[in-house]
Amino acid sequence: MDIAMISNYSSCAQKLNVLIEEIKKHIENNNQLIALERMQDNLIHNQFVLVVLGQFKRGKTTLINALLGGEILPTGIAPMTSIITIIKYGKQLKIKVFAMDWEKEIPLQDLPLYTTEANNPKNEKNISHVEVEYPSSFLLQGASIVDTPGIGSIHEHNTKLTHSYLPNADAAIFLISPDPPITQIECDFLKDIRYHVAKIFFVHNKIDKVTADECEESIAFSRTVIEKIIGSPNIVMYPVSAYNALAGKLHYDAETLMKSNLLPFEDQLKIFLMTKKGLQICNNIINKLLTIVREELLIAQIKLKSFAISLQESEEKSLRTLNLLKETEQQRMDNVYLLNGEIRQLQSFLLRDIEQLKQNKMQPLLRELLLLYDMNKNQKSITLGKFLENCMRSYIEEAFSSWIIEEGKRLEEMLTAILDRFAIRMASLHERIISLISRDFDFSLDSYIQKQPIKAEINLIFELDEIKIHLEELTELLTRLLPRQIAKKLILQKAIRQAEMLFDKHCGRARYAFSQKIDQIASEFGILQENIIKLASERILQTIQMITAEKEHSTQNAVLEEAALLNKIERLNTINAELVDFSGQVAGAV
Ligand SMILES: Nc1nc2c(ncn2[C@@H]2O[C@H](COP(=O)(O)OP(=O)(O)O)[C@@H](O)[C@H]2O)c(=O)[nH]1
Ligand SMILES: [Mg+2]
Repeated sequence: MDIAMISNYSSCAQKLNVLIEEIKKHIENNNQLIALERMQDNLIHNQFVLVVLGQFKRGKTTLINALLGGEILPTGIAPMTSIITIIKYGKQLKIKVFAMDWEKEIPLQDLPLYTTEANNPKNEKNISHVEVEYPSSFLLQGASIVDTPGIGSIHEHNTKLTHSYLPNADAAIFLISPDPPITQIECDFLKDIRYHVAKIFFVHNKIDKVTADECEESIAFSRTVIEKIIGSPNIVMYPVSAYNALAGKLHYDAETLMKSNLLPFEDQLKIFLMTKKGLQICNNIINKLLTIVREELLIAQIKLKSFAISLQESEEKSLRTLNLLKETEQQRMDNVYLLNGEIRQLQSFLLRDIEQLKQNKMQPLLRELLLLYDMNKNQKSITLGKFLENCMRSYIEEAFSSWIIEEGKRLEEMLTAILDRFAIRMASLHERIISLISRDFDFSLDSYIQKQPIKAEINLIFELDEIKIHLEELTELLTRLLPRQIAKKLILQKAIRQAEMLFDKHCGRARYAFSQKIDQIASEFGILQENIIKLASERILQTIQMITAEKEHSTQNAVLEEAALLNKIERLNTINAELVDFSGQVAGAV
């Protein structure tokens, strides 16, 4: 198999599916069979969800049509898309509408009846979503594209619907265009989605509508704004004309397609889809398969070797195995203990970072409030109150939003290293069990330590509470009752107290959210790794004890079983070699 063959998810998944079918034929253990079936399920369903986001009329649907290479979804001047539309690979065009209590297949020309605001205002037909299957090579990579109703149109329910879909997204395309450049609504939306989506592609659409200079200006402006929101410099922005790209593809007009500038974007998107997610999934599955195959090989070898030994020898081996497994059980617990210790330390780093955030940001916030107060104290109380409130809101929002991203990355890195160390310790323990038992039974099984790339993904969804200090009510009351200067001083005092309280509250919430996430990831990962060893140990012991019991009652049907076992071992050895080979290639391509 060459690298080109495995460079996309679907061919990789297909190949794995065949291997799993083959492995299933040789597996007796029910747990393993269930695990294998789950993997097959995963391969089919583990679609990468690419969501297209942006304000209405930026050209989201046109861009999707351009990527698919066909005029599939309805586009238009008025807000057109009012329903979540999921587009997946299928051998032929097929459209299915899902409502709360019914679903049906419809012809393409009927699609607008359900998905457009004009034909289905406020989603009065109660459609939950539409699924489109389409034979586009783009979708063959294992991704599904999701068209969303644009945010910020007069149809508020559209914005809500788009929001509700965000947690499903693996990556997003965020569309803006020069007519007009990025708006406040889009900025607010972006602030929100960067918590939900790990990877965002920024596309600057409709470049055909402006001159090159205007285009550059608009991109420069949007880039500055976005970089500030995202909190990282040098974001990549893809200038395209979705309209020309679609026209170019539809009419096989290479020049127009070239001018549309879609291809560089499409290439990057494909590379991302192929490598980052698809091959990662395959890689994880290959590693799990290797564990299963090797365990099965171990059990088969133990059985085979047991034919040649006496009952006394069998009893001795049984006892030795029991002792070995007891000893490794202790080591397994030590490893878990070490993991928990490291996680506690990570939690204390989190506390330290939060304290630091408070130290760095709280004082400047209070200073800024005082400064603003001084500059505006001659204003009316109500205006002064509003000023202070706005200042506090944007300060806290800014301080937290960039900190959350940075802290998330920092914690992710440390957690990844911790889990990595734990996984290596557990893998060597597993390896040690296998090598000692195979030595005792006098057969060899190639050493294999899982080199699974581990990545702890914290992806914290953290929304800031509404930051409001309700100075208005206060100011009205105060201005009626108190001399103006005193009232203003009181407003300042209240603003300062509120600022401290709000900052503290957000620190508490951030700490809780991060801390929960770390514990959850570590515990899920720990249980997974523990189970590999626990289950393997149980099976080994059961097999050896069963063999001893069979010997005692001389019920072994040696001749028949020996031939079957030899055959099984040969097949499993071949699969094992194939998996090791496959693993190397996928790891090289990831
Ligand atoms: N000139 C130009 N018009 C575009 C482009 N992309 C989309 N449009 C037009 O913008 C309008 C809105 O497009 P649509 O895809 O429905 O936007 P959506 O609401 O974001 O899905 C339609 O009239 C499109 O033809 C483009 O690249 N250039
Ligand atoms: Mg649309």
